Amino acid sequence: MGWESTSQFNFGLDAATWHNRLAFNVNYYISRSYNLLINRPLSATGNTSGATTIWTNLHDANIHNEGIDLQVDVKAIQSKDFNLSIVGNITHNQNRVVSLGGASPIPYNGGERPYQTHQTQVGSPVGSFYGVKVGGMVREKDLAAVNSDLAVYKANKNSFPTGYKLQAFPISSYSSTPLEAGDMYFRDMNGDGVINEADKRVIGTPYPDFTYGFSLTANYKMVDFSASFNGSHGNQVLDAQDYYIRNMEGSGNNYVQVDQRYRSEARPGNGHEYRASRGGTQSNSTRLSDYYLQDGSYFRCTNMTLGLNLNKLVDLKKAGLSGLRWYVSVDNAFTITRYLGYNPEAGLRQRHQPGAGRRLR
Ligand SMILES: [Ca+2]
Repeated sequence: MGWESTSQFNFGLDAATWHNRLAFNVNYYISRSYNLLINRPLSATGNTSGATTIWTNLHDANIHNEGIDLQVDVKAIQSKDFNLSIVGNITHNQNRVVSLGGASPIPYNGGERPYQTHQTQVGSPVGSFYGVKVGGMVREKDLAAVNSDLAVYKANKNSFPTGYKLQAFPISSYSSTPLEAGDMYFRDMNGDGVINEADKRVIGTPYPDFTYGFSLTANYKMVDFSASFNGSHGNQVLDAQDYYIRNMEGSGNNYVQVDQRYRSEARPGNGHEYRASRGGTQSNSTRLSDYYLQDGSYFRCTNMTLGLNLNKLVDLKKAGLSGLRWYVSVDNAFTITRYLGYNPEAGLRQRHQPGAGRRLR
């Protein structure tokens, strides 16, 4: 095993104006990492439990990183009684595998069932979400065509004759039972009428378009206030808890969203939540598809503090104090996000299988 190496080019600019009350800093960088140190799965499914992975260097592999950071510092108001300043930054980064040095794409399992969830492959970011795409939901009116396709498929030894035109949806090799109304079906990417490993693609990215943070501090006479915020935009999160709490298997509590599931043609739900079906048989619901990827964008208030400076109300010397301040502070005051899991920041810093939310144990 050897060292991974990185070469980097930076271009930075610092500027200030308005008597230093407005300052900003821009940093643009391009980097290339070589001789990548990776934790490579030994099994085909990339199950990372137990001794199934090995740390190794990928010789002649390289990864391109490019990004820009912008920081702004504004002292918006400066007066005897009232001061207000704002510090903010925004960061954009993109990474792309340029070469794996001739090695095959590297699969990983960042979920909780033994199926692949991520893949590192040339042309995509490291640890991209990898799986099948949902085409839609099967409805009762489709069943005659589904069964007619199935009869042809079985008669032809589990494949379709060349040139056969599907009446309904591709047949999933992942499921041991035929499609029923309320099941989701997958998109056939190579057009052979069957869903298998060949239909998997990069289906999403755990990396945001940009992340940002800002904080403001203000004081008016004795009162001071500060608040900090951060957020990310455009990334997806694999909510691995969904395997358990969005499946109606009856093994635990479920998201309130499953109330919108398909029950019958009279009660079809919202058209997105599939019927209650045990993963062991209708295992379309346990394979990684874009069904499990959620928008991981969020906006969070990390801290708010309100303080009162009591120095003028107390004889500090007499009391033996250097200062007296009363304050209340709230950490993680609120998070605005469409993500259903516990924390949209889940697993973002995992190198090989980023952006996978786990259930609490
Ligand atoms: Ca196919």
